[in-house]
Amino acid sequence: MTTNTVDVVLGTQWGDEGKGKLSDLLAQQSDICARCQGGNNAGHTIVVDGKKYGFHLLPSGLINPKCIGLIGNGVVVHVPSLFKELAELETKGLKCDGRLLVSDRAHLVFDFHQIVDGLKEIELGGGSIGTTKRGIGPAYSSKASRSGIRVHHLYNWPEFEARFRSIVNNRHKRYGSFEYEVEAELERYKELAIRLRPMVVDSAVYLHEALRAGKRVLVEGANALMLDLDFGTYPFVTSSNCGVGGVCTGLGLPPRQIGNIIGVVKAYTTRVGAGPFPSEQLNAVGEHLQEVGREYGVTTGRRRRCGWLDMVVVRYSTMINGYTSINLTKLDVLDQLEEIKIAVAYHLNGTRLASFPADLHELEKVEVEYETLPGWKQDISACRTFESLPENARRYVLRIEQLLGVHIEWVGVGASRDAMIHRP
Ligand code: 2SA
Ligand code: GDP
Ligand code: MG
Repeated sequence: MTTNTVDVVLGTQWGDEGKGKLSDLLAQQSDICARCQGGNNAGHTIVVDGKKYGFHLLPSGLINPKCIGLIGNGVVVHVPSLFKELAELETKGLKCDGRLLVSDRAHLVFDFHQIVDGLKEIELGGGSIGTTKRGIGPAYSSKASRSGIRVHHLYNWPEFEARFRSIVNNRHKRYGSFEYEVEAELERYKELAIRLRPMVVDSAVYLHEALRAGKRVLVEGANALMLDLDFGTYPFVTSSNCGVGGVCTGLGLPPRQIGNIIGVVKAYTTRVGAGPFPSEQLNAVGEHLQEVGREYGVTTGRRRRCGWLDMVVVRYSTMINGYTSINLTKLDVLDQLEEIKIAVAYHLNGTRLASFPADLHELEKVEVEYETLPGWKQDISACRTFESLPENARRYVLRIEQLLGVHIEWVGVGASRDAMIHRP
């Protein structure tokens, strides 16, 4: 039996590459847009006709009024935030009634997970991760330690209540006393369960049936490969697999059902939170990128750290995720620079490293080799064809393509949906 494949949008760096913008664009031709990992730690900003939308837990494809949003089993769901986000979208005129589905196997994030997230960060002191404090790590910890609570548990109240009381007690044992109204929370969840009920599905069955019926499915990645629990800069990572593996486990899809894998690469690098960042520019260049690129966290409002494009990172990310094409974003942010650097290699003790090191102590000591290209010193925000870009901008794009060996199919030149160059 023939069945459709899914297209996937993934972050290639440390997040905030502009995945939301591409997902929204591609979802104009999609029947379903699915999330497979992460939770409301994600932040995707999308600008359409001057209107700005902020997505955290919900799939960005919902902007297309015909598109179904699907939250897969690999996502961790804070139900109050889900309803808050739906309400916020509604105030912007976006009705999602009947268009959002949530996997019965998805794990729940509770307020106590968020409290514990904060306590854990305090405990780590100077070595804290810089999490979004949305309870993501603690919820995935509950999942991995098999004490987690899934969506379907909401519909077997005695079991839900027993598991809930037990897990809260456990967290008190581990983190001491913290304020948490268990009875009130249970009451709140009784109501939330009723509101959520119409959205609950077996998402894997739903997805496979949809694919067999010829529906077009887009998977929107959250976070990015360098924040991946296995392949990122551990322990300065998030607690899910943000790489292509997370698409299979987080939606119940066999690898052969994955079609195009589009890697989103920001034309420079940013990182929010702690952890190593070899091409970071703690100088006027970093400040320029931060200001011109308006690099602030969408979820927490934190300033993002900025630096040059790091091709060691993007090449490593390409090796793991196997991108079939690339969306280079925010090229316009480089408009005013005299010259632009690209990190092309890391050296340690005089030796060129073959790949991205696992050991953060090594990573801290690497010397970064840069290539310098001339800037274009021109506003490119109105360009809509590759040919209309200034010669030096084209050179920059083509050099990245050459270093990567993957076709750059889209180039972003502004925040709005239409500010995109398509290069099929
Ligand atoms: P967490 O909360 O446990 O997932 O944090 C662990 C690390 O993962 C990073 N992380 C992110 N990095 C970039 N963007 C994210 N989403 C928001 C945005 C972030 C924000 O789009 O701007 O608003 O601050 C995101 N989510 C998690 C996090 O910084 C930690 O380094
Ligand atoms: P995501 O987490 O990968 O979806 O990215 P975010 O939404 O967190 O951050 C990307 C930011 O850059 C958002 O504010 C977007 O509106 C904006 N953006 C996306 N693409 C472009 C682009 O090509 N140029 C400019 N100037 N801004 C862009
Ligand atoms: Mg983001």
